[in-house]
Amino acid sequence: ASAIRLDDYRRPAWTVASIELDVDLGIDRTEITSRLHLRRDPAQSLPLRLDGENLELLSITLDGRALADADYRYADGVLEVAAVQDNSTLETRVRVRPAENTALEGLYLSGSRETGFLLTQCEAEGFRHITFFPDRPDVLSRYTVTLRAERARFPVLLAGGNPDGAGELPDGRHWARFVDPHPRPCYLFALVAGRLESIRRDYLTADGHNVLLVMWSEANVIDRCHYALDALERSMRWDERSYGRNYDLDVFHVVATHDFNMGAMENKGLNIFNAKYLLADPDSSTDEEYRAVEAVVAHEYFHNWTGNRVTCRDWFQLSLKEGLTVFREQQFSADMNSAPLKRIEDVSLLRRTQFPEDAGPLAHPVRPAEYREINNFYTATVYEKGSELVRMLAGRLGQDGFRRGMDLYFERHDGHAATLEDFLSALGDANQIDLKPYLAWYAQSGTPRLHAKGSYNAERREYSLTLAQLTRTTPGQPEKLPLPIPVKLALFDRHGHLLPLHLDGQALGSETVLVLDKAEQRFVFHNVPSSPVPSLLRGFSAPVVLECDYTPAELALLLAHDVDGFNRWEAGQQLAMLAFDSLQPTGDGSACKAWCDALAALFDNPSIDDALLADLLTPPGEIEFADRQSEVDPAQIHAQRQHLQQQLAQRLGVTALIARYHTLAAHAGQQLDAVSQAQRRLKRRVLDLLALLDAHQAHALAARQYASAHGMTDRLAALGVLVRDQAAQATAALADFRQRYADNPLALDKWFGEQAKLPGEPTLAVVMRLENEPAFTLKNPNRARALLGTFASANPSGFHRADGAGYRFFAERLAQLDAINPQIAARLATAFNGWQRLEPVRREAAHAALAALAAREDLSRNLNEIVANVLQ
Ligand code: BAL
Ligand code: ZN
Repeated sequence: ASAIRLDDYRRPAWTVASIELDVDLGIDRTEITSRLHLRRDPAQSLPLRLDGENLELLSITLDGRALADADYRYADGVLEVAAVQDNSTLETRVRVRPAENTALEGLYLSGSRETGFLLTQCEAEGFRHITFFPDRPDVLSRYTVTLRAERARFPVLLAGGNPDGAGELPDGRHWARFVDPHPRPCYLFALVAGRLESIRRDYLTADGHNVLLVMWSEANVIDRCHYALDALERSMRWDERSYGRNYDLDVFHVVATHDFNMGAMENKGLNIFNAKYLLADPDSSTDEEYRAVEAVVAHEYFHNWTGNRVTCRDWFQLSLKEGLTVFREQQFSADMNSAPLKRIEDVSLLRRTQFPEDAGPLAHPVRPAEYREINNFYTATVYEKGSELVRMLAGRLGQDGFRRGMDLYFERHDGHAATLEDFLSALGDANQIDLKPYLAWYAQSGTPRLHAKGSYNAERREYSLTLAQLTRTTPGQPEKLPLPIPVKLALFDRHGHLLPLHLDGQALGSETVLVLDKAEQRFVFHNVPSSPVPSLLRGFSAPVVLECDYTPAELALLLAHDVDGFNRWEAGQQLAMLAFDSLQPTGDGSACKAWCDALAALFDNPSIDDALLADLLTPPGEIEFADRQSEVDPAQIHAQRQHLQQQLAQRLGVTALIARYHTLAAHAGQQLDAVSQAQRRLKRRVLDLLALLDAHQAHALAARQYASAHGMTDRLAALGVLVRDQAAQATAALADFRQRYADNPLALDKWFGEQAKLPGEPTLAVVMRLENEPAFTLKNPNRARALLGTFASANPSGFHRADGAGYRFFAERLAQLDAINPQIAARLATAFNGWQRLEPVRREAAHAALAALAAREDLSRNLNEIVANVLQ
């Protein structure tokens, strides 16, 4: 397939003012009749072309007249109709086969033929698998959808919009109609039909509108939807308070499915969720999963304004809705939970997923310039880096200014499809600030390196800070421009006290933001009484890699004293990096000692929050260590990181670790309050460290914790230690878990996932054994991700075997999966990203496996694009 380019954008030649869809539902065959009321752009004279994939065309009429074969042509995914006039109505009737749809795009069956239900997924281009339509986000139409089905098999019929009647039909069939008063793009279309249960609640919006909120799921899990319903209500209130945005339909339906490619989908009035991000109960969900449910419920709800009311002109603008909505979701989660912990979590995710993407062959700008398969661009760059860009803009404008800008954005673009330029203009115009320089962030890929160097002149009492930026070349972008980089900073004296800042004759308090917008700039602070330690990039004020020659003592000082919770953690992470280096044969171990000493002091500090302490005690992950190396040996990194943690465990000591474990265990319960969650987080970390020091005791404690756990967080933490260490107690715990959750697919995913995390050479055999479990199937995306995704993307030392067997196995599975579900195969294939930086033996083996995969002629466009890009 040829590339689609941003520069080639043209307004649609034809739009659809309104669409009436009549859907006769059946598992094997569903028939869809669509009536499109067409509008022609008078400035263009192109024939009517509609997208349609795998549609069996049963009939076609134009303004009530059946078309002859010569009047239309359907080939290669396009229906072209001749002689259509402005204001015409085109009616088509097509047949699709939901039960055969394993790609989970368009209309498909979730679950078994006997008990499952029908549902749709249209973003990005699924609607063309349901009916003929100009399948692009800048065609906004009014929808009237009528569903018909056998009542006994499909008692519940749902579509987006407001209910507009329902009734009986002959032969035990029934119908239901939905009308959406808001024009919307077709990627937001959705329907659901089947046997589902619900819980519901009335909600009164701040502007006085009554809304019925309904959560739907299969009967056996409906009791696990209460937390999500609460989270939905919290999200709605938050958006009213924070952005003045109210909900705009009479109903808001949310449906859970176990068969879903994405995390969830924001269809207008009918959100559909991967059950993983909707169901929650203490027995089967960890604390992290509770937070994820809350965040994803909020994310999809927030899309109602950022995405649905204001949508994207084209898919290149995807981050306009995704980056912005992730940012809003992060703000919400920070408000509902702990802001510094949330920031740590978000930055960790960015570094684990987006930085490697930006540093390898798959690097692309937040607004890509071209793509072949849009589904491959739902990436960490578009989402997470996109959110960081919005955060920089919000920081530049301040809270009130950002709100003013968002108000203007909604005012200008409500009901329309917008661009990133529109967004920046609205934010800027509302504040009389030119934000255009920030567009460069959207166009340029790669993570900028921010180099900082300070020097102190005691005589002049001046501290001068030189900041420089450099972005390495990325595929297709040999030249890089300097970007505007906001650097929030504070200065500490050597006793850990904040210093007042004086710059250019101005007193700035104890914190300020410098904007570096050239390749290099020097900033001179006056009246600085002593040589300071700078706390840079506070709160992670820009998505860059900071390079600063801190000494271990300086980092230890920030770790002990920084009042910015994020930067305190960050100092610990940087110190851990130095500690790691100091344990290399050429190192003297002094940075490791500084890291251990600093953490030992914090370990004994009763004023520090348990959750923050748990994060402080966790060094950067293997992927982050690998990111700093030019030639990567994942097995060696794993061993060295273990060694680093062992040093920390030794410094803390068995006695202290066990004592802390027991103190924390005394509070065991399943409460969800922040203190209880923090205790569980720290307990898990303490147990992990103890296992590095005294495996025997740690395993005994873990086995006891497993048996007596009150909830999934403790149970899974215990199982994780036992499985990772291949402890004697692991077999019994795994068998118990398997049996306990035999009917709970989400919990079983964890059972697969924990085993796929086993480090080192033995993992592959374990994964191959688990594939033969009756519960394993490539057809279920969550299950495939749990076993194969965890193995290849979350377990570097397991996947990257020196003999290449991990690569060959995985490539084979990708080809099999591709025949079932190309979107998931392509997503999992990104695990090969970064192979070029592996040490030579692994590099050769990875290349061979990838080349063999690329040579296959039967690959989908999705997988083909990823493999071709990753190979380059
Ligand atoms: N729009 C796709 C799923 C999400 O980001 O909400
Ligand atoms: Zn989204």
